[in-house]
Amino acid sequence: MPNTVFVLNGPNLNLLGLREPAVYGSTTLADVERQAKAAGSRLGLEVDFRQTNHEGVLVDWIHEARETAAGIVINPGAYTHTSIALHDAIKAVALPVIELHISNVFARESFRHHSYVSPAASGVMCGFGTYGYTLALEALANIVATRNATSSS
Ligand code: CA2
Repeated sequence: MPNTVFVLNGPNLNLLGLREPAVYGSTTLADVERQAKAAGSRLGLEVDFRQTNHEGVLVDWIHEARETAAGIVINPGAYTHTSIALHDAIKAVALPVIELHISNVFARESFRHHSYVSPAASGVMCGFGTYGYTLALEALANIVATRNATSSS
């Protein structure tokens, strides 16, 4: 089993720490990448960290993960609330996928309360700021370890 996990980030998350600090905090995406890689190394996971503003690129990366990764943490950004394509891609790859949001989407506008990704995900994390990436990686590591133990017994 590969010990690589993908951490995928969707549209506008390249602006993290640079705009709207009241909502998303002042940590930049480069800081989050460093924190995620440090958490990964504690957990025995190689973190492949990526960001794109394009829906189809996220779909391509989810397909790529099928061949090379043990699981995915994904912050799909606003595509969370619009993308049947992401729902279908996650269903199709049959990997553990943790959906992650920096903000508590349920305490925000009602259009953020629905997710097309959640029904296809193994679990959902939201509202813990950028620390959520570390929490999501811990949850994913636990799922991967349990699967590996079951498949080798
Ligand atoms: O809370 C999250 O992580 C979100 O996925 C962030 C998305 C939003 O559409 C989701 O409803 C919740 C937006 C990402 C935009 O990120 C920015 C960061 C800094 C400044 C402006 C946008």
